[in-house]
Amino acid sequence: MTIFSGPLSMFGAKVEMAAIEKGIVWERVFVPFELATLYEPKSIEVARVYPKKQVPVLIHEDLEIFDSTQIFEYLEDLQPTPALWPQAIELRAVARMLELKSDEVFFPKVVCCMPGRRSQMKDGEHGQAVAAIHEYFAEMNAVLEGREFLAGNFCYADIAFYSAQFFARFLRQPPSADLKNLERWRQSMNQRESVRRVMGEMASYLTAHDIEAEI
Ligand SMILES: N[C@@H](CCC(=O)N[C@@H](CS)C(=O)NCC(=O)O)C(=O)O
Repeated sequence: MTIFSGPLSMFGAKVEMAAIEKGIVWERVFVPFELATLYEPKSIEVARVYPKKQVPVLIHEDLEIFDSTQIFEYLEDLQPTPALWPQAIELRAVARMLELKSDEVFFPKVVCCMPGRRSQMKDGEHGQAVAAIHEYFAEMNAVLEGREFLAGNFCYADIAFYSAQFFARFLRQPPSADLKNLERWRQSMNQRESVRRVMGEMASYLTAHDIEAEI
């Protein structure tokens, strides 16, 4: 099984962490990526599989699929244990919603803090994005009240949010120190081998490019 990703791919990191949690054997191919040019030139293999030319892409024998959530659903079917969606259907729906919110509501605000983005934004847009990031942190802190993980047991929603919040942190938008549940959750996530391997490697990549980062 091959996962095509990039050294700073938030979405690729989700898939890699899930594969490690499940004990799946996989190999990684990094597509061309530089901080200055980002994902240019596009990978020919990725462009062939995914018309939007984005990573992650997964190739497993004859199967070629894309999108971190779709790829994860395949991994969950392929290797059902440990399950990374809750068993109870309501909780499972909540977990799926939290994963979607992390990717589609929270992360786009984080992307607004990337260098170079600010000059492309309208007046006030950056400030609104920063406010939204911190509102989301407060919301997740409340979700974690009395809970070890976002949807009870550790699941893919935790993986998604860990990956996204790592970007907010190195882009100098860490959560406020009084969000204790969030910090307890992050420390607990940092104990996991999947997090240490995938996100630790991403932190090393950033450090090697003179950007302060740690898990
Ligand atoms: N919904 C997709 C988003 C994938 C995505 O945005 N990938 C980024 C890297 S993290 C990418 O390939 N960007 C390059 C581009 O859009 O040209 C997923 O969940 O996999």
